[in-house]
Order: sequence, then structure tokens, then C-alpha cells
Amino acid sequence: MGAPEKLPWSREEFEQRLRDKGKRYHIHHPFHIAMNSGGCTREQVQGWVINRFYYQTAIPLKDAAIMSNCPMRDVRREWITRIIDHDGRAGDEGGIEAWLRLGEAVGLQRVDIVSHEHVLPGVRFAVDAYIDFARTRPWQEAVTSSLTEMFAPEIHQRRLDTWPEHYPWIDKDGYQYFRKRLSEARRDVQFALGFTLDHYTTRAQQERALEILQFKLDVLWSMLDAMQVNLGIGQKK
Ligand code: AHQ
Repeated sequence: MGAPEKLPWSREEFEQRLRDKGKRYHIHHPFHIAMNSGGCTREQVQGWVINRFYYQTAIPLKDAAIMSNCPMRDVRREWITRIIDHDGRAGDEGGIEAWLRLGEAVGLQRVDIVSHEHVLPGVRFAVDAYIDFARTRPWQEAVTSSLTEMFAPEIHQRRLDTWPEHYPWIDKDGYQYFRKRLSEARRDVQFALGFTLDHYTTRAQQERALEILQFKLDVLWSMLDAMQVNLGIGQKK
């Protein structure tokens, strides 16, 4: 007689357990804590922008991988907006262009950002792991992996609230990306959370959803570990 099948969590409890993972979100990483309290030098901010650009350019590839694996037209209709949010379209330059504006605003040359030649190995490995996850795992799992965005509006708002005071040398135009994500992330989560709560019905599936979210939290966390080691943090020169 095996152990009794564990009952699934209620929808509310399942959502709460997903949200409780927020305590492991990268807003709590020492690099972000230093950055959002003025502890970074100009070079460290520039290094973060250059390394994060590799993540930004990966998002449309990750989302296109999900699209290519997903046979459900109504899901693709939702998901395609994420690609356009980043790649842009006529009249709306999109998030990748906005991130390049952030790069110029912190004093970088576009050519140094787009080349990806300064991307740290640990950042590249983490981002590539995320793309590979989306390409090789069931599309439903890749949908769930985007749910770190439940916690993203807070970190974008935190930058908007703290950077102008701590880093007055940053051109304000650069902040457009963070502003844009406040609404886009909320819209993304609306779909991805509803889908996740509906899709994982047994307790084992629900626990798998938590594992998937933890994987993505680890992707974001390890990117900052690489930056912390290589860019240093906190010690203003
Ligand atoms: O700017 C970010 C973004 O466009 C996305 C897409 C989403 C996904 O599909 O995984 N995740 C994400 C995130 C963005 N910004 C990060 C930040 O700290 O600025 C947060 C990150 C996320 O929480 O997953």
C-alpha cells in the first residue's frame, strides 16, 4: 500500500505558494540591494546594463520557442504580444531598442552593447539555460517559467523610485524601459498565472510548477552572482 495520494492544493493555496517564492526573487540579491540603494559605481551600472542586454535579446527567442511548440491558436494569440513588446513594430520601437536607450543613458556606446562580447560566462550560461528550457520542455512549462514576472513590477518601480536620486548622471530618457514593463509585466502575468492555475491540477503537477518557478528564479539569481563576482558591488570607488 503506497503512501496515500496527496490532495491537490486549492486554487488560492496554489497561487499563494507560487507567490511565496517571491522571497527568492532577485530584488533580494545583494547586487540589486546595493544597486537600488546607490551602492554601484558608474562602471558597475554599465556592466549590469551590458550583461542584462543578453537576457533582453533572449526573451523574444524564448517566446518564439514557446510559440513554435504550442499548437493552441488562442494561446499563441496571447503570447505573440510578448515578442512584439520586445522586438517592436512600425511606430513602437519596442523593449530591445528601449534597453539600448538605457545603455546610451548610462554612457555606453550601442556597439559595445549589441556585440555581446562583454557578456560574462555565468550570465551567458544562465540565459542560454532559459532559452534551452523553453525550446526543449513542454510549452506549458515554459509558460509557467515566465511567472517570475509576478514580482517584476516591484523591481522596475524600485529603480524608478531610487536611481534618479542615487545616479543623477543617468539620462532620464533611459528609464522608459522600466516604465513600459510596469504595465506589460502585469498583463503578461494576468495570462500566465491564470493558465498555470488552470493547467496544473494534481498535487504532483502543482509541485512541478513550483520547481519550474524555482528554476527561473535561479536563472535570474545566478546572473547577478556572476555580475557580483566580476563587477564587484557596493564599494564606491
Ligand atoms: O524586462 C523583463 C522582461 O521583459 C521579462 C520577460 C519575462 C519572461 O518572459 O521571463 N521576465 C522578464 C523580466 C524582465 N526584467 C527583469 C528585471 O529585473 O528587470 C525581471 C524579469 C523577470 O522577472 O522574469
